[in-house]
Amino acid sequence: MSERLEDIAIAMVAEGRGILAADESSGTIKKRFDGIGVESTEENRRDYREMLFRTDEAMRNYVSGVILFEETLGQKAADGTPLVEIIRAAGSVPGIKVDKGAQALPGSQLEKVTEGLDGLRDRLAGYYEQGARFAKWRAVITIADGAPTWNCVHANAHALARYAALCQEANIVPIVEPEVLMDGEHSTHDIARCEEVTRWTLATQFAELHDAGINLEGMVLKPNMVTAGGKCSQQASVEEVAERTVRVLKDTVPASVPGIAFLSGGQSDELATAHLSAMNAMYDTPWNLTFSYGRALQAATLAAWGGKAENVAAAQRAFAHRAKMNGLAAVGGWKQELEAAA
Ligand code: 5MM
Repeated sequence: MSERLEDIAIAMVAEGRGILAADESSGTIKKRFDGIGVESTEENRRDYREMLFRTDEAMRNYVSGVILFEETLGQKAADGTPLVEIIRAAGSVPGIKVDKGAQALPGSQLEKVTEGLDGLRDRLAGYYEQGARFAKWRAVITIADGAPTWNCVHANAHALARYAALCQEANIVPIVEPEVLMDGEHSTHDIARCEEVTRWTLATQFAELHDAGINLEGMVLKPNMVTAGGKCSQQASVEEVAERTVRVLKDTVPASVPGIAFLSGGQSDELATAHLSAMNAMYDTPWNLTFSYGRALQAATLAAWGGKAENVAAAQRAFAHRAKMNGLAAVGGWKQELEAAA
């Protein structure tokens, strides 16, 4: 495959395909495994992820790239094949999460700033050697009374832009992920508030990317969809989510960005698929709109697996199904009946 940033970015958002976010850090994967009663050992994490990457039907047809945690990038399958090789052999691009997590924003009780810039240039060189061709950095923006603050929006956008510049210097495509969280506690977090904050976050983000001299054709944006907060009593229709999300993106994201790969952010599997499909079915956009889901791609698979070797085939079927549904959504072709049929 070509090593040009622009070509890698296009491959990551190729029509009908999207990105598997399998980069849960140690704490997050432990939480996921706790939920199915599996101990989070290095071997179990390897077995689980190997099972995903060996789901040929999903990987070859619907998964354009996989975001890995550092441990996984260096891991070998049970038969000794590097996991990165398995991903590549399926025609998918291996990538790496490079941030060091969202930490308390100094001076704030609530807001976070993502850290990890110190030493990143050297780390990126190492990840490239190990086969990563794209990277991911996630910032989180919390909606609450008096939040987000400009300090939080700006500090995170600036860090993301510095990260993106370091990636491009290392010939690695940056996924820029400024996530406006949907799980705020506040009743004021309705869909209009989410639209306003997402607009502010993305406008700030692209100003910072511009200032940092980012080649927009060699990056991928990973935003939240515009939804009501999870605890808001008034949830929006699928059409309204699609309309508001596309409107904000059209107002803030330059057409030179090749693709936008959404996070699922705590939406149910089916809703995340329905929203993506509606956007693609209802609107013409200058960028490809696809998925970069973690939970919404993996929840059913994790539950079907339960850490048992005898469940691997069923878990792979669950993953192949979810990947197919989202592949269809990426071209606006998902239908509710397809879920029941499966
Ligand atoms: C897979 O989860 C990713 C890593 O999370 P932590 O750093 O908290 O362990 C996460 O960044 C993920 O890529 C995005 O949140 C999108 O995942 P969802 O589940 O929201 O689609």
